[in-house]
Amino acid sequence: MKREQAGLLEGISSPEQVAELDEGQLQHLAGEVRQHIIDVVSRNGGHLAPSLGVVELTLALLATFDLSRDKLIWDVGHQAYAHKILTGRSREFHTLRLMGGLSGFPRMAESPYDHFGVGHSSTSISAALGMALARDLSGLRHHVIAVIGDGSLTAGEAFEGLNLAGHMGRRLIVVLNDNEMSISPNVGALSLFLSRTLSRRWVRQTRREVLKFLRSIPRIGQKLALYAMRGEWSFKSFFTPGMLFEAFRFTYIGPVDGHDIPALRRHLEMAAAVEDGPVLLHVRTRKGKGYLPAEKNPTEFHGVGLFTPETGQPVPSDTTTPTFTKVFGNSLLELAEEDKRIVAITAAMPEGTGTNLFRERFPERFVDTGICEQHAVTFAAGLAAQGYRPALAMYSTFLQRGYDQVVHDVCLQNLPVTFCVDRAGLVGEDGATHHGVFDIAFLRHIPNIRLLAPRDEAMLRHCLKSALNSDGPCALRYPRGLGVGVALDGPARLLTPGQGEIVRQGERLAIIAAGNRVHPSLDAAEKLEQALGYSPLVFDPVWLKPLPEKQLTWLARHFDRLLIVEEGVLAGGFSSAVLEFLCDAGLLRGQRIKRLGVPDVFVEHGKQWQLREQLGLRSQGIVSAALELGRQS
Ligand SMILES: Cc1ncc(C[n+]2csc(CCOP(=O)(O)OP(=O)(O)O)c2C)c(N)n1
Repeated sequence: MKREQAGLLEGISSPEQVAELDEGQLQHLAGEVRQHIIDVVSRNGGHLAPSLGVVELTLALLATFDLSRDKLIWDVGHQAYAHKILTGRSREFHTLRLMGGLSGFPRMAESPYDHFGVGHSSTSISAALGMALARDLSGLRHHVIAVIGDGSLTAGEAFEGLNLAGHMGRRLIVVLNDNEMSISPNVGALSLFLSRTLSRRWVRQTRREVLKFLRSIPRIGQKLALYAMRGEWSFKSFFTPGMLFEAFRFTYIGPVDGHDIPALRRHLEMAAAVEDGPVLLHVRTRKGKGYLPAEKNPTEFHGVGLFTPETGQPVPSDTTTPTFTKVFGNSLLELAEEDKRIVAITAAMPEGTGTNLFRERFPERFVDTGICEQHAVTFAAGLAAQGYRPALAMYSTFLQRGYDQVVHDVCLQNLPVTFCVDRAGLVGEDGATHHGVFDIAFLRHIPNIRLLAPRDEAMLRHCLKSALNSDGPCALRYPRGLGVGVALDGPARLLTPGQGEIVRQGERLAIIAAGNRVHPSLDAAEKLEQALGYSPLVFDPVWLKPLPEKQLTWLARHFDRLLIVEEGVLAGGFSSAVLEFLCDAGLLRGQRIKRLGVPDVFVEHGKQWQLREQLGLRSQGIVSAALELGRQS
């Protein structure tokens, strides 16, 4: 039965219904889905340009495959909004990224159509291959499809997946969503290769015509086209990116226009017909497709805050306080003017980490490695081994990827790499895959490394200078979002390792707060003074490693109540370090001690302040914990 054109989306509650639509209806639906995405993202923020770019691809996938059996894995998952909308979540889509609402990424717990949870990039081929083997071992026949972007394809794990897939020869479909963009324009030899070869228009034109002719032959046309594509391989491979994938023993199909639904369906069907091994379908899309501001500026619209849909203008902010990231970017530039050894490195996040300023000023000392965190760490180690001072700016959550490299390549050799760990702590709406709550725990136990946590933007500059002047590895962690609004106090200075600061004098209760929890602790101390009748002390360790042992010893001797606060996991984090020290130094003498931090659960998405409130990490939570400590006998 034909649905009315207007309001098609309203009637779509499962992907099976998409498969019933004709071409005109699918095209119409694409427009509705796009509008729904723009409306909601303008109000909630989110990954706009990536999702707009794959609306037609999503429709074609859902129309071609049966998601109740076939498995579909979106790489990163930041482009899966159309998928969410069309797999029964259209009505809830307005809750995207809000606390208690839909996640910004596919999650197995959220929908039976989310076949694999994602957030970090370049996992799709590996996961899909595992699923393909599971299918074959179980004697089943369904398709497994991974959709990966050209940016995500720069990562080692993607190539590890291709490599094993070619070796195993299982039936598997990889869809390469090539828009020539990562967040910024894609980098690396691979991306040059993809676009260089694609510019040979005449090759594509000729192929297209031959294939069109073959396909027009009744009944056997599709199969003939497939054989022809394979047969013409040795010729074609010189001109198309197919050569690369053929080397991995994939059948290469494409490139195909990723906004042409009938063409996409034809090519997907062709990919599905490949019986004897993995196939790669090369799809060309435009990031931000269908929304002019995003098409014009896909980097800015990759991930956005609130904006006015009519104009694409961000909703103006009522503050002039800079973000920690911005202060970091400016400070790194300032320091690099004086110290020619400083090289800035980012793994595909120049804008996100504020190193784009550095790229402009010192292009020869700036490196974007692509989405290659492990490689970036070892690459930095190589520079450091030759006397340079690499500053590796990376989000805490993505540094997890480089753990072994931090241990083996940097710390074991005591190389002076500075890890600028941005988005440390709770990041808010990106949720469980993106919170940077593990870095203290996974860095502090590595010999040789030093760890700094600036409490505000002024301290960030001093920490950065101190880290870049260390003779060994040093990490500084700072949060997502606005600074505290303090003035930057003159030129950056060198801090003494293992020396913290008493930021508020007091008695009886000492609040020991790390990094961005210092200022909320100061607020809490203010409130507590009235409630308790005395003024608590607030101590900022500045150095989470080496710990300020002398000052901690003094605190442990002179205060009967200790409240330790951090925005990181309690298991193995900063408060664990303090307790280990107090225990080993024989300083535990029955003081009442309480720890505030992130418990042993994955924290969901929500606004940063909501999540902090939930975990008792805002000033009111600190007050409550302190009062409880006061009540204990
Ligand atoms: C391991 C990891 N590093 C960095 C990121 C941040 N990130 C999210 S999307 C993205 C770009 C992905 O580019 P591509 O795969 O081409 O997808 P597109 O956004 O262009 O559709 C990056 C760098 C991430 N999610 N995971």
